Amino acid sequence: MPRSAAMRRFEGPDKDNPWFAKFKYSKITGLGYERGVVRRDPSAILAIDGRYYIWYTRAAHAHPPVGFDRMTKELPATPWDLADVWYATSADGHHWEEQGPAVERGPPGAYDERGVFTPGILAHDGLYCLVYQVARHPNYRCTPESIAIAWSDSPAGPWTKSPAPILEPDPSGEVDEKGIPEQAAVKGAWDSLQVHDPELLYREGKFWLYYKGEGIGYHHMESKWGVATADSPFGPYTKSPFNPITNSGHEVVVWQYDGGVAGLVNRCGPEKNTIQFAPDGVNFEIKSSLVVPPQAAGPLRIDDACNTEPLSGFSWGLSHVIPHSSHLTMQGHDPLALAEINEPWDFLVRWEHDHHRRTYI
Ligand code: AAL
Repeated sequence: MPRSAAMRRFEGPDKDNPWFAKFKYSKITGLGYERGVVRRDPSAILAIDGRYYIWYTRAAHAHPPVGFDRMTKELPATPWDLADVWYATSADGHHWEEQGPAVERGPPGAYDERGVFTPGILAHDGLYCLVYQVARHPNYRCTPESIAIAWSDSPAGPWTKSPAPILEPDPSGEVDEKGIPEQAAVKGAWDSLQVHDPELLYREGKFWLYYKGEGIGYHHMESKWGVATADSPFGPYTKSPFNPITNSGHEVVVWQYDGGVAGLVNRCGPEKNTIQFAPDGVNFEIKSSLVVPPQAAGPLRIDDACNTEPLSGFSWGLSHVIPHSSHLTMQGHDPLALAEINEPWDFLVRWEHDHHRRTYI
């Protein structure tokens, strides 16, 4: 009997594909929905001395975000504006205790005056490294955003901040006089506007800083990922000549497997909602496609020795839920602008694999 290409795949590489996953979500205590408080963009989770640790963006706003046109020194433009990096711990991954700030915004004039947010964490050789986005004041839609690092010998801090950012946007491109990055006077490189969502991995004797780039002259949902490497976690970092290393993807989610790097490529681009794998950390190929993947997922990090299955490093974690659309509305892209959705307090939930359902149904 002749067999179609699709059935050959189905009975071949897609049969019991260990990269496929379905997810289920549950409420957590301590970091769930709270009026007036934004919690989002969690880091990976570290298990230290019998407790789980997580870092995330936290902003307590007296007023919901007002958009880039109306923001002030005190009024946030977006849910992640005027935010700090906080941390929480848990014994079981369901009940979390918010511990307080880990890294806070800098003083007036500092490179991180307006915000420190969207952290990634790496524990290496007794040192904890927090990498995160930083924003200067005033932080308009067209203001460059960079990545900085803070380090400590304890997950509870205190943290020492780098004297300057460790990764900057590409210097190419020019925004137009209205400051709208999409309408550039001169189009820049794919990461010429902002570098975001840092995740730090240690592999092959080097520090690999994965990040998301947005470019001058690109729609902000045309984001892609890049990587920069360094001999020390503090830099100097050299961007890979292969960048961008994905053609899709928003918040960066990466984990190590079999000597390579796997990633959840989410939300943006033609390859959104896929899991991809790069044996060399750079050349990613699609391994599976997903339905309703976790947003900005922070997975539990495991030891390399436990890294036996493709998804061992992506087994459960926290992710964020955005119960509104105002940050899209502000940029005029969302038809839901017409709906009355006005509860802009992003919060964290737990995700894990749904083993009770057959993957393909
Ligand atoms: C996210 C991340 C970055 C962006 C904003 C907050 O989910 O991609 O952190 O700046 O949205």
